[in-house]
Amino acid sequence: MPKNGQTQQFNKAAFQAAVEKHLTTTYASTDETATARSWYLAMGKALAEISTGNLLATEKNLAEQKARSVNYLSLEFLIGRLTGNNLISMGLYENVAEAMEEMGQNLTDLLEEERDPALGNGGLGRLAACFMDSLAAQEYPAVGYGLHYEYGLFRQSFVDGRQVEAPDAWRGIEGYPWEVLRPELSQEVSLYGHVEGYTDENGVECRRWVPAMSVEGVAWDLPIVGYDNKSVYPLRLWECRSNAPFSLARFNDGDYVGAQYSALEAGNVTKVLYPNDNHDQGKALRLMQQYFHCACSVADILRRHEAAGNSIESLSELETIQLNDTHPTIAIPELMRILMDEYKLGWESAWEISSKTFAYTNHTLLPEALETWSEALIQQMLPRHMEIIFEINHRFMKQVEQTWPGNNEVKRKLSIIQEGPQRMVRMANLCVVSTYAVNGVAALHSELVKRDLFPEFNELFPGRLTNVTNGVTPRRWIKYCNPGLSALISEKVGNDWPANLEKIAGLEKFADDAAFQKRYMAVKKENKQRLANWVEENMGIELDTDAIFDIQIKRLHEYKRQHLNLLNILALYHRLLNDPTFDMHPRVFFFGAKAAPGYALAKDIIFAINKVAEKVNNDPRLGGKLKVVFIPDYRVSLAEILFPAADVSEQISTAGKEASGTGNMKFAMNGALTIGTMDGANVEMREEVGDENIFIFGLLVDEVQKLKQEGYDPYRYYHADSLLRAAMDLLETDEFTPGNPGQLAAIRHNLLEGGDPYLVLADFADYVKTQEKIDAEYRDQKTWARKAILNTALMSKFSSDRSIRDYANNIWKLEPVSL
Ligand code: F58
Repeated sequence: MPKNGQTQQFNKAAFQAAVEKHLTTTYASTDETATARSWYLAMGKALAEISTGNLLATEKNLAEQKARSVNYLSLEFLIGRLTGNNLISMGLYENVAEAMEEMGQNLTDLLEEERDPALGNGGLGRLAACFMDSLAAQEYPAVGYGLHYEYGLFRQSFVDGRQVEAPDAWRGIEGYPWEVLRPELSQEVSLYGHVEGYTDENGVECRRWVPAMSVEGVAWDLPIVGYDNKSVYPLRLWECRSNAPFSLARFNDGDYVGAQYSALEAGNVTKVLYPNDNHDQGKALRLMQQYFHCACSVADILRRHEAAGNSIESLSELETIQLNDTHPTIAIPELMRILMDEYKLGWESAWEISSKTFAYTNHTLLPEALETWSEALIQQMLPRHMEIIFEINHRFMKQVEQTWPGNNEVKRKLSIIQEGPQRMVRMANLCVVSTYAVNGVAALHSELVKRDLFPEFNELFPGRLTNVTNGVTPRRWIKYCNPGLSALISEKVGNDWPANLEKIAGLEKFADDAAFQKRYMAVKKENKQRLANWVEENMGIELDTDAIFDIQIKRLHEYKRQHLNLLNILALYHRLLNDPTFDMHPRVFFFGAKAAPGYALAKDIIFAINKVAEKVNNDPRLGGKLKVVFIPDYRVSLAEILFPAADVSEQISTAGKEASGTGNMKFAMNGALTIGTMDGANVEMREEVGDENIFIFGLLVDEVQKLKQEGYDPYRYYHADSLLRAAMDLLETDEFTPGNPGQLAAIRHNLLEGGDPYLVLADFADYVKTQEKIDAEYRDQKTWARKAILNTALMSKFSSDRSIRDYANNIWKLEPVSL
């Protein structure tokens, strides 16, 4: 149990009284009428009383100390359930379990009542959540700024194998017990209108925005509780409300309420999270979300700065703003606008402050995910910002001209404005020009950012482009989700590893210890049983925990290649039925993935996997050797059951496409062996665990690029490999869709006629071979146990505490401040 955390403040009787009070006064329940849900809510409220007190104390302390802080701006924070995690951070898990037991309630059951706040899509949003946890654990002063979506990522179900989406009202009708409304922090956000010039009282020519409408931003704080310390940092989520009545004077002054936004209801702005992963849609409402988020957040940062008695000139000394991808980029012209139009600073002074305040993280090289916004749209919604972006670009183009005189091609390439029939603003270019640091999220990815995405920027701004390898929080992703393993680790290396993951290396010396191997594998078996129970209860599929549990859980995307995994399953199916000499260790292939609702091929892949699952799970000819389980509605709380239960972790993206991956790290920490390409953080994981303890296959980045340049022909592989052909051709039959041949043919078509953009066929043979190697090695349980233990032992680099220290030391220049 944490020593110096928030434990000492715990008074059991007072806590129980608080729970009772909330049960009766907040949720109008009596002991007789209370449901598990009302008990969970009342308990959550009682706990939030403690965390809110510490949140206010932390805020006050940081203001008094004039501490330098980071402001993490992200459109997504995929935090997952807070109650269990916060109990661990507060050091109150056992105390509260006991207190609730005395009230006749089982804590584990109550924790199941919480619905996941799914305020993010996938990796990027989950990273933001891990980072907040690590900032608080290490007491680096921080505020997370996000949006208070009414609906989080859609809920997924399957109807006849096809994905069906439903809205995710994550707060329920009662509201979320951990959130606290901060009405005093409300902000007014302007939109539309025009820009006018005027002469101020000193005779200086100025510009100002005359907006046509405004909305109100209301702040909700969620507590990010520091593990084993007293600090609590806010995750501040803005909700948009309409602030009626609109200024009538403006309405009378011409047609300000254009057809484009007259129908707009302010309540729409934060209604729903856009469900795209690695794909940019360019919708006006999305731009409005982004600006609303930035306007509220920048105003709040300036409010805090001033309230602590600091001058605007010292902004970049006390505050840094990290942009989580380009989604909050509009914060840059917003700060410039405020500095110039409201604080009356000149361009140079404003630029000096702004460009030393912002830093930017790039999470993708995929061209379709690089954000651009139509100039016309920005011009209409944010006319003053567009003017400022033009000015930034104008000055930048002069700099380019100095470095590459007369070179129009390089100007066209680097310009923030992309020319064409519809001029577009390239948000990534705006970020690189306007920030003091740009980082990729894994060593390989950051090299590719420099080499392929921004080579000229790297020349122009030496040292600006850097790397910070991602990480994940060991509190949620080992201690909380894998109590069996955690107890074993603590026994061997002491119990301070969750805050000091380097300590976990102490396990290395037990990798060959037969007794330890046995206990380690027994924990794995229990975790597999926990997952098998979930599957049996929720899906009615019975599983054998002696089988290899092989898991691929991540968003559904062609570049992540769930269909490569499927092709191997089809190959196994084919061999089990047609090759009498073929044998395999029983294996269960698990999938968990949501497809963006508009992404047809991704949805087809889900359908295909579900149809194959239906068949193989019920085919007696397979002798139970092959099972396929597609877990519906994959989310953080299910991830907490899946990661600890894995034997094999699937990280099989086309080399160069997955910026980092973070699930890969969670699996390895929990003792799964990776089958993966030389992509993202897999490369660094291999460096840490050694080549013998990871299964690497497939083309390297440069081989992928070369093959594409030479003209890749998927048919070449199809014709040359009879197993591949057998697997592919199964997709055209009615083997898995009886009576309806061709229902799965879209995938085959995409791979052959569609040119196989992610080189699935090129990597197939090596993937199959590597899976065979895994099959053989799993049969030697001692060797397998050794490798699994070494994976746990050698993962300390991938704690998000280390990532945050890298940011703090190399980019933000932050010092911890304890409460
Ligand atoms: C992910 N990006 C990367 N984007 O794909 C993954 O490799 C990396 O580990 C992770 O970021 C953290 O660095 C990602 O999840 C999104 O979901 C965006 C959401 C908004 C629209 C564009 C994609």
